Amino acid sequence: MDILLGMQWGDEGKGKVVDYLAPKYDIVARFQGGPNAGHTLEFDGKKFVLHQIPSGVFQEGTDNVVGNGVVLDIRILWEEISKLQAAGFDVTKNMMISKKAHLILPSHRLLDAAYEQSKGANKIGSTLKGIGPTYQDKSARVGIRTGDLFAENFMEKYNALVDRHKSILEYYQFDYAALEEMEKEFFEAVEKMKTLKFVNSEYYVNNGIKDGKKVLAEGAQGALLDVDFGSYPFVTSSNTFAAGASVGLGVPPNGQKNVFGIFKAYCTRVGSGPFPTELFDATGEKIQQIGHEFGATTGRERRCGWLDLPALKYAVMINGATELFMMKADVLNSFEEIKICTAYKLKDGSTTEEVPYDLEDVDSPVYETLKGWNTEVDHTKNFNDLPKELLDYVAFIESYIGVPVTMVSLGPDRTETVMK
Ligand code: 2SA
Ligand code: MG
Repeated sequence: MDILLGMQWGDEGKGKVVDYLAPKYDIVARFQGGPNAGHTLEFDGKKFVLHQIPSGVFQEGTDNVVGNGVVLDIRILWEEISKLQAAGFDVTKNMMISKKAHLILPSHRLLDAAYEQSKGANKIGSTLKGIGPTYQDKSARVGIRTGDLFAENFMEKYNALVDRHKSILEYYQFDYAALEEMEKEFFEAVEKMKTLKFVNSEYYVNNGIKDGKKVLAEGAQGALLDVDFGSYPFVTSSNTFAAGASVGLGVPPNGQKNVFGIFKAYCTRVGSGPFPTELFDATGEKIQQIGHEFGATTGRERRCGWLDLPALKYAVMINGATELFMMKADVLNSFEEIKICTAYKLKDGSTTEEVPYDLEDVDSPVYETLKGWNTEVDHTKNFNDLPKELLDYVAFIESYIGVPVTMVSLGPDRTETVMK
C-alpha cells in the first residue's frame, strides 16, 4: 500500500494528485476525516470537489473505499453521489464503505457549533461538519457506525445518543430547534444508503493486497492538523499522518511502501491557530488571489504565507515520506523574489530548525531569499525544461529536507503536471 498525505495544513492539492495517480492503482481508500475535506480535481474542462468520496472514482477500474477511520455524513454523501451521477459518473458501482466508519449525526453538527461558540476568541475555526464531536463519541464508545444503520436496534441507539447530545446542548444553552428539520434530511438519506455497498473494508483491502492489487491511501487535511502532532489544539480530530492510514484501514504498518508527501510551493492555513510564515501584506493577498485560496468546503479565506521548511521537514519525519510532490508552483510565476523559511527565531532569543512544542513560541521566521522565475510555466511538459530559478527552488528544498521532489504541479488540470 502506498500513502498520499498533506505535509502542511491541508489543501495541498491531494485530490489532483490522487486523480493523476489513480490509473496506477486498483483501490483508492480514504482513511480519516470526513466532509470537512475538500479535494478538488479538474480534467477535460470539468471541475469536481469531493468531500468524502475517494478521489479515484473518476478512473474506471479503480475501486474506492471509505475506510473505518472516516466519519461519514450520509446526507452530504448522498448529495455528492447525486452530483457525480448527474455528471455521468455512477460512483455507487465502484465505491464501498466500511461498516466500521462512524456516522455523523445531525446533533453532532449542532454540538460542533456549540463547542465553538463556547470557546469564543479561542475557537478552532472548525468547518462545523460535526467532525470533532463524532470522533469524541467514537472514543467514548457511544458512537454509531454505518454497520448499525440497518440493524433492528438502530433507532434505540440513535435516540440514546441524541438524548445525550441534547443534554450537552442544554448545558451550553444552545438552541437546537433546527434539529427536527435536520433529522428529516438524515432519515431520508438513511433510506438511500440501502443502495450502497457496506463491507468489512479491512478484509477487502487486505485481501486485495494479498491478491497483488495496488492500494493508494488518500489522506485528508494535513500533517500540521494531526490531533497528536499538529498545532494542538488548533487541529482536526483525527490522525492525518501516515500511521493514521494503518489505523483507518486496518492495514498493518509493515504493509506500506511509498509515502508521497504533498506540499504547496508556499503555505496556507484555514481556520485558527499559529502560522509562523503568514503574510499580512499585499504579497499574502497576491498569493491568495492567484492561488484562489478559499476553502473548498466552507469558502472561507485561506491565510497565505511563504514555504516553511522546518515544518515541512517535521512532517516528512513523522510520515516517513519517501517522495515529495510540490503543488501550485505556477501561483508563484510572477514574483521577482521568493522567500523560504529555514529556521525559527523563538521568543526566548534562540534560533531553531525544529518545530517547537508550541508554535506560538516562534517570534519570527528566518528567511532565505531566492530569485523568482518570474515567467509562466503552466505549459511546460518536461521537468528539466522548467526555468532555472524554479529548478533551483526545488533543489534548495531537496537539500534542506533530504527527500527528492519528484513531481511539480503547474496548474489545476490533470495534464499540468511534470514528473522528474
Ligand atoms: P474540523 O472541521 O473540526 O476538522 O476543523 C478543525 C481544523 O481543521 C481545519 N480543517 C481544514 N483545513 C484545511 N482544509 C480543510 N478542508 C476544507 C478545504 C476547508 C474549508 O479543502 O478547503 O473549506 O474551510 C480542512 N478541514 C478541516 C479547520 O480549518 C480547523 O482549523
Ligand atoms: Mg482541501
